[in-house]
Amino acid sequence: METYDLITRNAEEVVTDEEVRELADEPDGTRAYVGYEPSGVLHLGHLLTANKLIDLQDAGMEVVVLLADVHAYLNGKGTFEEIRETAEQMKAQFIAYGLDEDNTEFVYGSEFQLDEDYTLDLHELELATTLNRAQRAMAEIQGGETAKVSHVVYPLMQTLDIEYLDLDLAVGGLDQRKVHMLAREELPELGYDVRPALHTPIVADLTSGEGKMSSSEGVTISMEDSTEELEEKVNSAFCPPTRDPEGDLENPVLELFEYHVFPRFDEIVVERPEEYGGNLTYDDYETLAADLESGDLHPADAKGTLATYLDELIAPGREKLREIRS
Ligand code: IYR
Repeated sequence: METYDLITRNAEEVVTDEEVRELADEPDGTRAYVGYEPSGVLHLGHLLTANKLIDLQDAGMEVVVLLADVHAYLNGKGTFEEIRETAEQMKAQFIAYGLDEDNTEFVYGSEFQLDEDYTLDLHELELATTLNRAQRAMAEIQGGETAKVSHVVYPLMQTLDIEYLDLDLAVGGLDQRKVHMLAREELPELGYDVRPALHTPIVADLTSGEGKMSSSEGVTISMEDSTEELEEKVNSAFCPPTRDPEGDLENPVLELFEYHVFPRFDEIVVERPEEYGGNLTYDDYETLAADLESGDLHPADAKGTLATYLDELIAPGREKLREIRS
């Protein structure tokens, strides 16, 4: 696959395409990052951006994972000590999942976000940004509760991280896009360069195909799930055999194949008894989706296969988590 195609595959948005093409021309030595508020257990939302980081490593980029402990603190996720502990667990699961340990820099936010230069730049940004603008940038991340002052400081710090970690590319789910847009606007005001951003899609809720899959509401799949729990969740997922004519419902089963399974496996085998037509083999997502739509692939077989492959993906992280907890 061409470097540019690998860097941008499955991206929902690239800002700007031209800037990312430039990085794709000379990816060696360029630095890309995702930041995560530490939480003890990785779920599919984390793994979707991790898949992109693996693509970027394969494309020759250096990858930085920010364990955003100060951000988690500002977002009310616990005491500093609790957050640090979950961050260590998170790091272990990312490596078990397949991030290249020798080519991933894990950085705690608190390692540089409490420095004097950073703090003074932060205050300059506070002075330059309206409350309204910062709140809008934060709305999708914070998810509804009354804004505290911490919630408007948060996106400004996320903006500065891009400069202070010396990055060439910011990666995140689509829910991070307003922060990245704020960063593109504000960094030049402080005399810093604008950096491109790449956003991964948000997978629909597993049971309804509406809204977004979320760990706080509804069902998500995580490294805590046993094989049986995972099968149960996938089997009760919404999986209409034909596309929604109105177009506003997604098929989460297909989305999981597209964003989680195909990027990590060269070939997908759907095992079926001879009497039902025998095994089916797919090496690309489009063919599988077309077969589901035409009826050549039954939703129950698609779900069974999805559960098997997802289980294989989370097994090493699940094992790691058990080890840490025992
Ligand atoms: N806002 C992210 C966490 C985060 C991401 C980056 I990129 C940062 O520089 C800092 C924090 C979240 O929603 O998890």
